[in-house]
Amino acid sequence: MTTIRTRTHRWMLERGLDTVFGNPGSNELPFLRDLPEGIRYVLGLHEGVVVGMADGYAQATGRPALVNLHSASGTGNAMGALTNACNSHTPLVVTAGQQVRATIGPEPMLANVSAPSLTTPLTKWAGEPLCAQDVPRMLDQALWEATTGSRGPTYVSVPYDDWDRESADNDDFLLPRRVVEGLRLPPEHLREIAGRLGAARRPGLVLGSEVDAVGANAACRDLAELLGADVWVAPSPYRLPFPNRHPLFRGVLPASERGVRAALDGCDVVLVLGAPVFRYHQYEPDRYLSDGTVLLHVTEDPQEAARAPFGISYVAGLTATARALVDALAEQRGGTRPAPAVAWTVPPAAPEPVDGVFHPGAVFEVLRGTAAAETAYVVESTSTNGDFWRHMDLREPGSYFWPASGGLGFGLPAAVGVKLARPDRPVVAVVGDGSANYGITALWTAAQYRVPVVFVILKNGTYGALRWFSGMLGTGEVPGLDVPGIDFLSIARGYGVPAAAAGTAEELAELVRQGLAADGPTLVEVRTELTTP
Ligand SMILES: Cc1ncc(C[n+]2csc(CCOP(=O)(O)OP(=O)(O)O)c2C)c(N)n1
Ligand SMILES: [Mg+2]
Repeated sequence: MTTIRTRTHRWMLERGLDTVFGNPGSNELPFLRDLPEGIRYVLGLHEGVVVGMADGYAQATGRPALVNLHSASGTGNAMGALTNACNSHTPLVVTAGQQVRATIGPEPMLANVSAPSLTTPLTKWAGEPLCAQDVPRMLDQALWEATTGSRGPTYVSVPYDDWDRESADNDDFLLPRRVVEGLRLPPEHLREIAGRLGAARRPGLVLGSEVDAVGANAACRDLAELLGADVWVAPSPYRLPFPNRHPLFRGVLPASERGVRAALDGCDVVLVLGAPVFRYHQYEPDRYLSDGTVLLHVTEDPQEAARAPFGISYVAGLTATARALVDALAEQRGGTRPAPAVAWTVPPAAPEPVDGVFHPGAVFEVLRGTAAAETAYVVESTSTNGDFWRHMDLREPGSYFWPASGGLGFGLPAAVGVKLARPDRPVVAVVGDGSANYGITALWTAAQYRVPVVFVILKNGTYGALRWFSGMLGTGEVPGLDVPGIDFLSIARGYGVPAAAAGTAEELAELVRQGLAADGPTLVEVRTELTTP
């Protein structure tokens, strides 16, 4: 007899789900029993960290990852991390162990009551099989739900007595199954977009994080260079869709109606690729666009298209559309293409550290000069983000990861996940002294699995971004904004991660160099001054 467990383990191997990020309880043990060779289990000590690691891993591989959580309580602990995965369209299949089928009705301890609704609306699909034989099929459904259309996390709750039951013969049909997606715009719509862009006096491109997530970077860059368009990154980016020192780069759009309108003012045609229109996060109401600006929008997410308050949205593959537009525009121009612009911008000089306290820009200047060009940065230092974009020189796809919903607790775990996914790339986590605490136990996983991430903690003693926000909102001094007295060196060592503090640019550079050359994680603590985002 082939058990549901064996079928599922084979299915995982066949589908490339060879890494399980989890934190177990009694309900999950029967699933974990006899995990075959070829499947590795990565233990996180808190479920927010488990999902954060899986999120970084899935984003950096571009492939779905499997998560295993403990019933309702483990799932509950993971909900903050799921807000990020949901916003970044990260394909995760999140599973949770359920109590024995026959006992769930009276709601015993560890029952996951109404499991499929627990993660709503953070998962794009959720289910609990009505019988044991449906477990493998439902997991496969969860995988395709996570990876097709608008991608995102899905959730499946499985009673733990299902795993030992006999699987159905018809499960033989499961492994050869495939879902193939092709999202190409019909030619008349491509002509319409290419016509408007080609005739534009001053075209603008707004590139979103999804450009990097689906690998449309090169196609979008070709499009920008062909048009000679100004390029912005859409507000609140969680990935880097365009090199930030490229001569056409105009910065990250401010996350407010007023800021976006002012930036796009003067463009007659704006094409948004791979972002919602728009994620306004600061309330500064204004007309969405100046008179004379037309906004076109290409997204792979039908819901993103549906909820946009203005513009003409096209639901289509980003790479295919950008490539097709490049071809159509090149043809319009008789096959000639201008030479790509070459004068990349030079980052500003940052002030020297004074008495061991760095301007955040000075930290980034050191990283820029020390870490290799293909380094992937996982950033969660909220008040210093403007400085990060100003001072870094990021050219490679997959260079930048940020918590997509703004939910803190992503930085440390996601960096571990990114490095597990991409051992070939250096990985540096840049994390604030407030943010680090939400995912601090990721240090333990990094130490135990020997994941060579360099964790740089920016220690300004406060929730800097909230200090700035309190100024914006005019709230005056409010409680709960400072985080003094945290010794990250002791904490890191306690979790098994070697740690040191840097007081000068030379010391920081040396510690980063050593960390990048090490075969395990390193934490570097840097005191920073409070700056505004
Ligand atoms: C889970 C969660 N809780 C609270 C917040 C609110 N929040 C936004 S920014 C911030 C401060 C983060 O401080 P730190 O990491 O030290 O960065 P700094 O702003 O000082 O650069 C907080 C608490 C949040 N975004 N997510
Ligand atoms: Mg801080």
